[in-house]
Amino acid sequence: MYEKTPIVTRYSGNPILTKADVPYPVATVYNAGVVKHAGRYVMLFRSNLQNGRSVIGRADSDDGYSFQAAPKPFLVPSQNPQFAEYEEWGVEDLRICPCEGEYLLTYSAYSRHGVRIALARTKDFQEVERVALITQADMRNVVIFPQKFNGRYVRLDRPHSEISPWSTWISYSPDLVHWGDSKILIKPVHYHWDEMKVGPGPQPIQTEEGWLQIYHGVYKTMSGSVYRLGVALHDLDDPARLRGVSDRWILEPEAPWEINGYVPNVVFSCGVVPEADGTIKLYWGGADTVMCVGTARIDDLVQLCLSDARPPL
Ligand code: M1P
Repeated sequence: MYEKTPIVTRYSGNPILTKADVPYPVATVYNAGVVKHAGRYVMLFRSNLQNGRSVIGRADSDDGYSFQAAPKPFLVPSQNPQFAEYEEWGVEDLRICPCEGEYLLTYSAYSRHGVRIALARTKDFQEVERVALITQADMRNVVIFPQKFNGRYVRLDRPHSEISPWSTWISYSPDLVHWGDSKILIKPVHYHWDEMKVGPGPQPIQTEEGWLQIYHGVYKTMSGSVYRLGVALHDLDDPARLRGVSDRWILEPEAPWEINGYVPNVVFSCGVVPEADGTIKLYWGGADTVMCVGTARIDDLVQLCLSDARPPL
């Protein structure tokens, strides 16, 4: 239980993408969704423009470590009246959810009305179709499971609340547009590393033992908040049933570019790629400023959820 071996091994070439690698003017590069598509890694990263508002950029890689950024942003606030009013202040923290032969893209849409989640879809990362705004304000951090359960799509989401600490919920939809039957799943634990808020990270990964979810937890200190990553395991047939939520975090800010930056002391993940050898490549934003990658064994993460669990609620 108290072994010192890190469960996530940082890549020695971190950070793997910074503002210096982006051919248009940006202040930051972070919180990217990542997927392996047609044998290549596609990264959709968030950047603050020099007015402080965010757009989504694209970078591609053959090996998952060395990325080449595209000359123009991939997704910017929409001009379409259905979306424009709610994306006016920027688009952020995109997750890529492979589902039924296409990719569902969920991202935060910011406006004077608050933050909502928008859903877009693509098959090839060339043509992108916006589908709908799938939450009201205020909601961030939505990921959709890669398959339907009993004929319904399932997502994890994270509403904001003044009454209860910000928690992870589950919701269902027959058509990806209308969502409901929402239920709370994981709550911050008092006087614990995630006591201030929790939120879903990248798309859940299917394992023999269940769906592995990587999430972020936040702890408030006298000198600001610390963002760390943890893991939870959901039942394979019923993701509303949790098999275990690890008591320990799996990654915390340690590298200089995770401790210092646009927002200090943050590791925040929107992207993971499961590999054929039983490992994952885990991608995270460091201090809301740069992109980093590390590897972990799926079995180790699953065992952590099962062997050293804390109560989910
Ligand atoms: O600055 C740290 C993170 O803060 C927010 O995360 P959360 O939604 O969990 O509060 C987001 O703005 C995120 O992008 C950012 O990395």
